[in-house]
Amino acid sequence: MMDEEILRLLREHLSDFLSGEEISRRLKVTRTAVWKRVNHLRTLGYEIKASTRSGYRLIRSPDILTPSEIKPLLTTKWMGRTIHYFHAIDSTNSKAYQLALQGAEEGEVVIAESQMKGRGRLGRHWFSPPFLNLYLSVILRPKIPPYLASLITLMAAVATADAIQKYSGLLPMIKWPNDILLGGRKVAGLLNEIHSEMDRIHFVILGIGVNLNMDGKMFSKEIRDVATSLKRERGQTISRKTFLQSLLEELERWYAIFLKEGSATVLEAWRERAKIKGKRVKVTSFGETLSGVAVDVDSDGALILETKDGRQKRIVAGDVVYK
Ligand code: BT5
Repeated sequence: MMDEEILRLLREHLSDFLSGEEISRRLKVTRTAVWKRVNHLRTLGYEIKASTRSGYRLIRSPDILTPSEIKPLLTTKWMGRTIHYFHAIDSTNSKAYQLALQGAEEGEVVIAESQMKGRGRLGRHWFSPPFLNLYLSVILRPKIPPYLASLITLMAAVATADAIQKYSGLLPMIKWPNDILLGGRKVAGLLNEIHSEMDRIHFVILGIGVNLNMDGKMFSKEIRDVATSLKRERGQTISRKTFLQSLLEELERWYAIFLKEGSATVLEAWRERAKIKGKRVKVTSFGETLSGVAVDVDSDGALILETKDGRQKRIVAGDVVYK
């Protein structure tokens, strides 16, 4: 808390020094306490100039995702207005789920600099090294029947792809159901978890991982050839703060479209990004592997596959490989 207060005061005086005495008076703490916190802020990457005569001045802020760094950039009305921030956590989705059970509101987000047990679907691991990427979970409380919850995944995939394109100018593709690809490699993944009754959703946790500043050699061997980052594709370091700001903006925008207009607009945008019609695919679903031609996605987000014998199958969950 005190760090945030000191930063707030320093930000109000960006063009000149603020004396240690003034800070200690405003925060009702000793000057030594201020000095200690300033040193702590420096270890977090804040460049703070100190002069015995004039006091302190903030020169540069690090690209970290603390509420005090993010909030001034936010352009959203309600999405991400409450941020639960962690240096390291097991999984932002697990934390958000816990918070939602305790009554956290729609639009509250959990952000971590790293995850020890970042999760993909079906218990798979999501590689989550510190201070390079984005690990975000959003709490949503849509008033829709549970069978439509997978449309939230499609909506979020469209929003994430739009944020990537707006930020970088690159053209991301979506791979059913939840992968975002750049140059054929996975740059982002989505994990939605739902807490519901038969006919009512209590909440959805929308988990999004986006690789931003990882270099090729940082990826583990298993995923080096199939994964990428925005930096790797664009050849430039990405401002994580700015990217997060655009992602939250796109999520708020697309969620509003989904609630107001229903699934049609989301599905249209999704189809445009996925170009799945007519693709030859292999799909693994609940232990079964099927080959065929992708026909479309259904109005509830299921994949429609035409198998060799000409029959159409609806696939509600699974993994797709393009042939
Ligand atoms: C996903 O699962 O793609 C969903 C990933 C969701 C991660 C976010 S981060 C914030 C939130 N909190 C969490 O704990 N999770 C969410 P799936 O389609 O099952 O893909 C998992 C597979 O992707 C793994 O088995 C690897 O092959 C690959 N993979 C793992 N880490 C990766 C990474 N950082 N980038 C690209 N691919 C990765």
